[in-house]
Formats: sequence, C-alpha cells, structure tokens
Amino acid sequence: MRPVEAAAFGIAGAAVSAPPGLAEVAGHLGLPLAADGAIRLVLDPALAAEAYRLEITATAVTLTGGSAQGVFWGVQTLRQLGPVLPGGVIEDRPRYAYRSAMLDLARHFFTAAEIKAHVDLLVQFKINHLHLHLTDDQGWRLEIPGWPRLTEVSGGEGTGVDGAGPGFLTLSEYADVVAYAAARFVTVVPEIDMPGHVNAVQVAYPELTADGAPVSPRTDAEVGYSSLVAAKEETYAFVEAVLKTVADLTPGPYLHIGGDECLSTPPEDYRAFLARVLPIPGALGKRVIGWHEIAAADLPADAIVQYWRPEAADDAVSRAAADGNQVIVSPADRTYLDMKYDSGSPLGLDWAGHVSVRRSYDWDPAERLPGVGEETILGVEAPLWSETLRSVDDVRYLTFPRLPAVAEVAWTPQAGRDWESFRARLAAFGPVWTAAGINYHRSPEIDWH
Ligand code: IFG
Repeated sequence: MRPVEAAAFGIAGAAVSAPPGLAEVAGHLGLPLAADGAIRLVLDPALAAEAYRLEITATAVTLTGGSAQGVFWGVQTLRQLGPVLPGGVIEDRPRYAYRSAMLDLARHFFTAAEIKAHVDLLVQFKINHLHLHLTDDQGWRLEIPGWPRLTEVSGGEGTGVDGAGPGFLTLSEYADVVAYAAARFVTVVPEIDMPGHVNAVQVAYPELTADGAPVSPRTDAEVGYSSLVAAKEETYAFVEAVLKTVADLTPGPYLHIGGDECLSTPPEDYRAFLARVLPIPGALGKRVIGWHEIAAADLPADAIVQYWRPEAADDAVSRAAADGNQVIVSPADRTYLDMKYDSGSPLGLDWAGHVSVRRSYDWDPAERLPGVGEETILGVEAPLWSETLRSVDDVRYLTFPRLPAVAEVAWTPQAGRDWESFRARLAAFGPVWTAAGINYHRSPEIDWH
C-alpha cells in the first residue's frame, strides 16, 4: 500500500454500489446496497481473475476485481483493514492458484454445519480450495448409493479414532457443503483414499479383502495395515462406482484418490492398481490428485502429485515434475496443522517435529523440493488430520494462527514476505478471534493486541 494519501475512511454506515454480477459479493460486506454507495465494486476483465485493486480516499472506496472472485478477495482485505480504513491503493494478486486447507473427516467426523463454518474462516485468508479427506481406516464419511454399508457400518456408531460416531455426509449434505463453498469461491476437493487406508471399506464389504473374511473395525491411529486387492475384479467395480458417485456430486475439477502409506500393498500390485485407477477421474472429466507416492506409477499427463513428507527431497516427485506433472506442496514439517506447536501443545502429533507459527510462515515452496520449481507448483495446502481432534474448538486451536501463515505463503510472492511484518499484522487478529469465540492458540511468538 502506498503512503496514506487521505484521512481515514469509516466503513460503518457506508453503502455499497455494485453491478448485478457483484450483488452477491457485495452481500458479504454486510452493508446496504445503494446506487450512490461510497464503496464501489467494479469488474475489470483486464485484471487476472483473482486479482483486485483497492483504492481508498477520504470519501470513497473503489474495489476493482478481475472477476467476482477477485472482488471477493478484495472484500476480505477490506474487512481485514478494519472499520477505519487508511487511505491508499492496493494492487494484489495471488502467487499460486491452488491455496488449500484439508480437513480429515474420517478419524473424527465434522458435520456439514461445522464444515461450512470452517469455510467462513478460511476465505478470510483467501483460501480457495477445501480438500475433504472423506475415507480412511477408521471411518467412511460420504453416502454412496448402491454401497449402503459403507456409511451404515463404517459411518455408524463407534467409528473414528474416538470411537464416537455416527457420522457421515448424506448426498444432499455434501451437495450443500459444495454449494456453500462455491458461493464463497472455494472449490471442494474430495478424497477417497486408496488402495491403502481402507479398513473401513473392508469392514463393510469383506468381499473386498484378499480372503473374503470379515475384518474388525479399527479405532486406533495406526496406519499402513490395510489394502484393496489389486488382483480382484470386485476391487475395480467398487472403485469405479465410488469415483463416479463422487465425480457426479463434485462440480470442481479435481478428484483426489489418496495413494498414501500403502505399506501392505506389494509395490507391483500398487502400480497395477494405479494403472487401472489413475485414468478413472480423467474419464469422469476430472483431474486426478494423489499423495506423492503415486509418482511410483505411470502418471496421466495432468495428474497432480501432492508432496506431504518432511524429507528434504523425493526423487520420484522430482522425476514427475521433470515429466511435466504439477505438484501441490504440503510438507508435514511446514504445513501439517496436526503437528504440535511445541512440547506444550495439548493436541496434535509430533512425528514430523514441532511446527511453530514461524515454521509455517518462513519457507519458500519453490525452494522446498529439488526439481520442483515455481512453474511446477500448482499451489500449497495445509492438511489437518483429526486423530487428536474431538471438536471444532480443537480444529481452531491447531488451525489458528498457522493457517493464516500458510495462506500468506500461498498468496504473497516471496519478495513480499517477511516474518516480522506478518507477526505484527497477525497480532491484530487476537482480539477479533477472541470476540468471535474462536479458540485460537495464543502463540508466544506473537505480541497479541
Ligand atoms: N500420515 C497419513 C495421514 C495421517 C497423518 C497424521 C498422510 C498423507 C500421517 N497420510 O499424511 O493419514 O495419519 O499426521
């Protein structure tokens, strides 16, 4: 922002003037509409879709966006600048197109209402994708017509790491979440994890195990012990039915098929399974995303590899990048919101070490993995796994304030980033989150207002 050019401008009591295409976005300001409103929303297709220009004088605010989405991001900035606005001009646009948060519904289920409330918080930091981890060993959280036991059994009582359950999204609840997110320019990315992390599938449908024998439900937090059977045709009937249902329900361009921690899948079976499954999202009109282990298989040209481990390098990911596959960067040692902040954190895990607010902020995705440079990176994601979560308050304790840090990594070019500047700006959110009843972690790294 240029130096203050005019006296402060008070938002309170102002009205908004907007063309018809921006009326819904104007609604997010929570101010009355008026043709002569002092806050003017303008569309300028010459700007990039997510870009905006905010011009504030003593008497007026002009917010111009490349699309309604760009104006919506400008609205978030306007809201952050607070009720009394400094004069000046901001011209802003995102570094990466894919700016995402993941929520694990499998280990602990969150309702549609809780997910929608989460979206309201994510958009304040211009996050534009919500990855929903819908299935895992402990629970299956999305109704699939024709496969009722997936939710009746594995979305029922006693499922999840907390053995709480029941919990699953009906088709209409999922559609409601997708629509709510889309109205806020957030694309839902559904994940059906396979061929590993499938104990919940095999509890519901024993015919999908190697010997057809029933398996017991699991409420512990172990990983890597389950696998679909690559040699069984029933496996692919199941996978095709599920992916078609999810694709039909999801307007967004992505379908995530997991692929992580398949420690019980022989490597040649893993590759054979992926050879048959990786093309399915494409056949359904979607782009496939997988955790980075899928780079061991032959990838469709537009497949996206999501890097998640803390190691400094991964040869298969570098090779996939060299072959032209795009990468989502979500290294556990920087972006995993389920990592403890420090040894005092009452929630979270620590297998990737402690992740302080500064550790979530002070890194460059383009320098994180050899062979994965700026042009290869589709974007950044902050996953939140729910093994240690029992409530929305728990979600918010681990999410805030590190999600804003990762969101700025995904939005702001490296040259514009600075830890001291970020921590000073973040401090202003303390009273806002407290007033909103948001259970954030009052990190000692920040001089909260
Ligand atoms: N790794 C597993 C998750 C979860 C996580 C907890 C991935 C891709 C550890 N897979 O992260 O299921 O258990 O931090």
